[in-house]
Amino acid sequence: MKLTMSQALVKFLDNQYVSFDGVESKFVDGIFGIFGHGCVVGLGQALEQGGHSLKFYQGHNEQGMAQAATAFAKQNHRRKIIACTSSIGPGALNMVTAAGTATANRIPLLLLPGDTFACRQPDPVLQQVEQPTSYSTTANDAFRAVCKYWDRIVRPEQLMTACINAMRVLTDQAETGAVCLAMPQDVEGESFDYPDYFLQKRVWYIDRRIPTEREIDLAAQAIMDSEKPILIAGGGVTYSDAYDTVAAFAEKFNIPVTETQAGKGNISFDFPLNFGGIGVTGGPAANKLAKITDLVISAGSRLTDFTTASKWGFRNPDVRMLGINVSSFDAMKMDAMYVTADAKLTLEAVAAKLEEKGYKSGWDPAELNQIKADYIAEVDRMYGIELENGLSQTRALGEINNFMAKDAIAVGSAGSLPGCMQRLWKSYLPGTYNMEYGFSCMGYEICGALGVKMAQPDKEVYTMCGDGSFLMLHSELYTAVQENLKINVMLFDNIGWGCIENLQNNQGTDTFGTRFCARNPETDLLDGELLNIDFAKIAEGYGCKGYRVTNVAELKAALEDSLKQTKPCLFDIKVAHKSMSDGYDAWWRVGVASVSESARVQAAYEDMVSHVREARLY
Ligand SMILES: Cc1ncc(C[n+]2csc(CCOP(=O)(O)OP(=O)(O)O)c2C)c(N)n1
Ligand SMILES: [Mg+2]
Repeated sequence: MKLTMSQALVKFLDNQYVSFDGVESKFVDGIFGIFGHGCVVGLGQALEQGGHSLKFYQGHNEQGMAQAATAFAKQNHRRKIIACTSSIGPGALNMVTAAGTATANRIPLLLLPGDTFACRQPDPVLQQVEQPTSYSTTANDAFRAVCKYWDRIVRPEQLMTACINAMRVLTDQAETGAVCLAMPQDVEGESFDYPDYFLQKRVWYIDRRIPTEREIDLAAQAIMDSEKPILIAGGGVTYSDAYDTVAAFAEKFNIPVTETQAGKGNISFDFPLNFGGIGVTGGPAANKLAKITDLVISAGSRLTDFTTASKWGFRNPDVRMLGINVSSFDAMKMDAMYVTADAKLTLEAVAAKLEEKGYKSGWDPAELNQIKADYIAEVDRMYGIELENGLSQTRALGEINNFMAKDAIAVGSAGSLPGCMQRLWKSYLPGTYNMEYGFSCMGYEICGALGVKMAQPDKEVYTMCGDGSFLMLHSELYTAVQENLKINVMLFDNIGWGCIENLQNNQGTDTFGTRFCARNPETDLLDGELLNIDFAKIAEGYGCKGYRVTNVAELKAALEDSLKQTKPCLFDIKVAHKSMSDGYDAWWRVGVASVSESARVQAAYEDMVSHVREARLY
């Protein structure tokens, strides 16, 4: 079939399916795009001429649309994507941050940036960087460091191997992440006789990776030898649909469950053995158990510094690690005994062994009940805080949490809110907590809410967004208006980068460059008057419903009213400075100054050194 490279690409993408647990579904829902000379007459033409079922969505910032696509894929448990196309140069580079976000979070993201001419005749074209060191280096080479597969299609027939490899990586549970197929603009329009066998319907089987007998024995023995194991439920539990398996496993063997940001929501807050978030942004219960445990069973976790408290969180000198992960790279982390397999299948097989042996952990049920009761009391305390100087962030969060329907979805990414949420947020149903905390990319919040709403339009979606994140990127709020998708933006305005200010203060430095103040003519520093922003007015300008909230009564009224709205809503919630939650006996390593005239900085440095001495080295 004689087609342009772009027409063949559209046809190919439209014919890809995935099959998971016997359920077949279409893989590519549509294409987000921002057109420019690098793609409008190539891929743009192919999309415009029709004959396919890919929906075109108009993005308004390339990073924003690609992050919406990332949230869409995540909410679909990596089994459905929206591809993204951009022009060359700035349009393409705007997607690099999104590629990093998707790759860090192990989410499939297909990027189709335009590229400079393969033939080079008109060079240098508008937006061509030009590298004197290599003519074949273009802006799109910047994607290489943040993609799991990268290709440039300099001849139309190369599309075939490029597409097959793109799909291989996008649907590989262990290898998935961002994929970049750079499309030189002349090649987009060049044609080739593509064979039918390339364009026919293709099903990619997402098979569950089966643990070997040896691995099952190893894991069962490790648990048999453990008196006080804990389980960390990571994102892998989500993607393996292993919620019930984890809960049954915990219950059968009396094993406490803790959660990472990617794994939160899988197990109900009400489940007695759910001890909540673990690590730097973890809560008091999980962090207490982490200190005592002699076996950490990590199921589908990347074991980031936030989860392990920079490898300081597990204080038992005899603690051992057991990794269960489809990716051997992740399974082996922290020198763990490891099983390279699907979380659900592994836990089921190990459970059968443990049952045979009549295993039950040595955790005292009464002690566990007390730890859980104390944890619930702490959440209630934080959610009930009354302040003299304004609305507390944790109080506002509590009101929202308690108001939201159990099947409504909470979204977040950066700032102090993810910390408050992993520590305090009560989720009850799988798929109701969509946190991007692999990159913690400011600006993801609104894009993420849009992507989640596109995945599940019948659910209420609430995104928790800092004022700093809103200022960084909210272009896709307009896309939500355009698509008539109601998202609720819960904007917590503390007039600055609150969590970073806390970090600098906690490490001995006075507030510097982290609050949103005017330049002070007297000091020539950014320590002038605090600059208030009417965020509700900004949202109203986009066609959203805006609410101004300074107290609990206004928040409650706004939440009630928002249920009647059909357009996106923005809650401009003015919260008191430093009213977010603090850590619960965890540690986060940062690069504190080793030399300073400040006694407080010196003390912070000494504290860092002593923690490093106590932490595991790798
Ligand atoms: C793109 C990006 N740039 C910088 C950072 C570093 N950073 C992390 S949180 C933060 C401040 C967030 O401020 P805000 O959204 O107002 O949340 P708050 O901490 O005040 O709750 C910064 C600058 C980041 N995570 N992402
Ligand atoms: Mg802020």
